[in-house]
Amino acid sequence: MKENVFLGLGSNVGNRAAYLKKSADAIAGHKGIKLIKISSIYETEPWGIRDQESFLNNVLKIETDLTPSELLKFLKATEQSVGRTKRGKWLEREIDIDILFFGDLVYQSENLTVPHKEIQNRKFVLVPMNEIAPEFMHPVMMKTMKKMLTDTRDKSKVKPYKQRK
Ligand code: PH2
Ligand code: MG
Ligand code: MG
Repeated sequence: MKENVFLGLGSNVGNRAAYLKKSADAIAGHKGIKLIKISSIYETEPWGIRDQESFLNNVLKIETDLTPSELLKFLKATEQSVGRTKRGKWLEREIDIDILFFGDLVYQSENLTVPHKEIQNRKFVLVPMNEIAPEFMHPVMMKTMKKMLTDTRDKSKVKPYKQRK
């Protein structure tokens, strides 16, 4: 079965825009994945550990017949091939690719929770989600992305990113 899956991409080290682009290309290049939509890129204040460089974030909508664990495995390999190096949790990263939603699936395993647990608290996810899928319903909170963006308590800055050349 084809599922509508949303992925969140983020980078705050090096050529951030290039890491996002390379990742989207690698994802779109997988035989079992079809890229449906890609949000614009936002420059976002670091959330959590705030004393680090600002992020670029975007969101992809894909269709896939991979299982959640197959997709996770592929995305982890993609982070590596695109150039992620190992640092602590929430510290700076060349590229982070997270599964936000996997259709309406509600699923938890040792290394994957879907929907992603922090969506309601993160404008850097809700703003791009609202751009490409405002009516998509969070299958646990039962609220659209539009409503979640209105309701979030996150006050951090998220602004459209203009590519400098
Ligand atoms: N990712 C984190 C922690 N904090 N902040 C922003 N702005 N963007 C991110 O992608 C991000 C973050 C952990 O994955
Ligand atoms: Mg993350
Ligand atoms: Mg991650």
